[in-house]
Amino acid sequence: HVASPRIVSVIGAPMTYGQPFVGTLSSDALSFCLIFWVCLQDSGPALLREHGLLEELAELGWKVEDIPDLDFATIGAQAMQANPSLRNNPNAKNSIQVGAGNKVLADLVESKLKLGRFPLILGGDHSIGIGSLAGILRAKPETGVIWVDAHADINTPTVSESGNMHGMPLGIMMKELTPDRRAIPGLEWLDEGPHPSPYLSPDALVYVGLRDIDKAERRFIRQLGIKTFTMYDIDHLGIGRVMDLALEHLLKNDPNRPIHLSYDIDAVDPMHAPATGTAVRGGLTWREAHFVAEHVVKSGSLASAEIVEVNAALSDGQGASATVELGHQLVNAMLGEAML
Ligand code: 6HN
Ligand code: MN
Ligand code: MN
Ligand code: MN
Repeated sequence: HVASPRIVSVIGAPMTYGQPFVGTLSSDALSFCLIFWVCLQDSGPALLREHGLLEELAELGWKVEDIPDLDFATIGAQAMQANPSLRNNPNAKNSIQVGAGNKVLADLVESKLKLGRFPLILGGDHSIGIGSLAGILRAKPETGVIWVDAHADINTPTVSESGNMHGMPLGIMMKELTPDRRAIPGLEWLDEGPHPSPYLSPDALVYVGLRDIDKAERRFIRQLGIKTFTMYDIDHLGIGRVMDLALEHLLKNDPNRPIHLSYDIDAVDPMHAPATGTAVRGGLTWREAHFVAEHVVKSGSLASAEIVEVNAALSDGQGASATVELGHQLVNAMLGEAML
């Protein structure tokens, strides 16, 4: 279906505070950041923008609004200065910085959606799911979410085995799991002000690609009855059937429901995506990975998307460029490259 050119708002969200490798970089990445920038900044968005991503989106028929990358290093440092007593919570590591950065991201995503634009968020670690979901649900509370990931990212500070917040965005955004988000330092804004951020209903979520689920996460998924397609289901049913069922679950009551696609590159097999923090073997093939995005686009319901956990610092040069190339192709798929 051809419409007048829609605007895609490209939002660089190079968050690193939600994952364990803050400041631990390979020597390549270290020299890069000594020469160019602060080490607390992820090069994911910059690398994805290279090689003409924005030009390609324009060729696909989009009007492209390029927004400068969010400066999470500065936002995080300022938030720490304002809260010097709240350092180092081992249950939710760097929650002040994660929270402050996500507040800015949420406002940006909300405002772009309200202007009718398509937010394309380039991460960054998956803790940015907190801000993107908060902004999306404020603008369009009825949104359904497809979470493509090796992991369930539904831990809470109470149950997490690692304390890393990239494993918690869904746990924090579900009322059943985190009834008081003001108890997490840095995330008070989710429930404050004239315009609090709605929670995500467990029924509004579908998982695709899971294969490394923590014990408490398994319990939550069962208790909440979340629609889940693991790698087992993909092997059994095939990716075509899985994506049909995923869309059917989200669209059965409202075929016009907006869908957000949250795509963790570690859903894809590490053969294609080695440069990521928590790689797990046995993932999506190159084509399955593309099909997931293509089929959601084809439904006509995709309203926003993010790609996360592309971390070039966590591999050698060859692995990094392979991962960035895959991320680049997946973004093209999300924006409709396969549609004729
Ligand atoms: N991700 N479940 C593990 C944890 O530390 O909570 C891994 C989380 C990975 C998060 O890939 O976005
Ligand atoms: Mn993951
Ligand atoms: Mn695990
Ligand atoms: Mn993830």
